[in-house]
Amino acid sequence: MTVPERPVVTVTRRLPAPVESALAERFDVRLNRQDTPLEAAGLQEALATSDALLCTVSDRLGAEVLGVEPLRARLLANFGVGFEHINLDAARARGIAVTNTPGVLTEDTADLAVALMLMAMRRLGEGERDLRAGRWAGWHPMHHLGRRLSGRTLGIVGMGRIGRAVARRAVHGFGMRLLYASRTELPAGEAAALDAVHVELDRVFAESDVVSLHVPSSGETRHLVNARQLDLMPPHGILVNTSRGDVVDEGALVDALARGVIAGAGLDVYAEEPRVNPGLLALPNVVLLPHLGSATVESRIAMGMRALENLVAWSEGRELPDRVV
Ligand code: 8YV
Repeated sequence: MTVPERPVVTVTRRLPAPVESALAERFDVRLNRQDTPLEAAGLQEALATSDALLCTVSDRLGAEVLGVEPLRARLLANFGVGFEHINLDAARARGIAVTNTPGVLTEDTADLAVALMLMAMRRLGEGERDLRAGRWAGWHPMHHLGRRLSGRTLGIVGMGRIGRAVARRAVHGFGMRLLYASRTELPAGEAAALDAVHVELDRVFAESDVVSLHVPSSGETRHLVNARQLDLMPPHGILVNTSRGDVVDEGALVDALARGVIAGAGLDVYAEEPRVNPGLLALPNVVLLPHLGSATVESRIAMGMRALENLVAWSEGRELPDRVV
């Protein structure tokens, strides 16, 4: 594959200034200063006129978009770990490489999962809403009681980088007991250090006080959490999702929260972002965040730099550090 000396790179969204500057030093960059999401036509134009795209989760790169003629782009350097918005088969068929940015957003996403656990267990969102609405009449012993997080059982679904970072926080910070369901088991040393028990998915739901999801979106994980799993949970159970919205059957979750099958949920991701299921919006016992898992200055700069490393490797004909396709 021949790469021009100064490749044209379209950056689909506004990125932190240090990342944009570093990209501009190395490439002929087309920045999106207005930060207007590129729709299908804009993405096709970029694919037809640039050598590579630095894209994000907000770009729907399906088979039709990737089918553009003539095609010039040879690399999609995704800003983020999840790549379900890119049709990998279509990319492969068209000879477009795809990379992602693993590792650099692990700690921040794990922090956010713990924040959601605390918010849901202690009903912090409800408390803040009450205070702002003038509904706080003063301290009293029975006011706004939540549940303790420390010492509870945490069930982790998906023990990849982020799942493990959540596990470390839960065990070392909150003295939680750990159950997990995952395709791959933890190495013996790590499992022993965390006292983590590998179990079937159903057991995670049946025996955990809090279940936290850390699996990627795929055909296999779609609606992995459905009415059946939610029914297995204890009535004081909490579900936390910082992975992808379609891992949960949102209709079943709304129903379980409304009927008190589980006590609450903390969500950062939704099936049809940025649309949020109106049933969720109407419920007091669910904390709703707007996909903030990696939204720190530190992570967003590191993600941009990691995408840049992949672009540079590609432009120099080297092996791609984070090749997905
Ligand atoms: C990113 C994420 O903000 O990395 C991921 O998969 O979900 C987020 O942390 C988003 O994907 C940016 O493209």
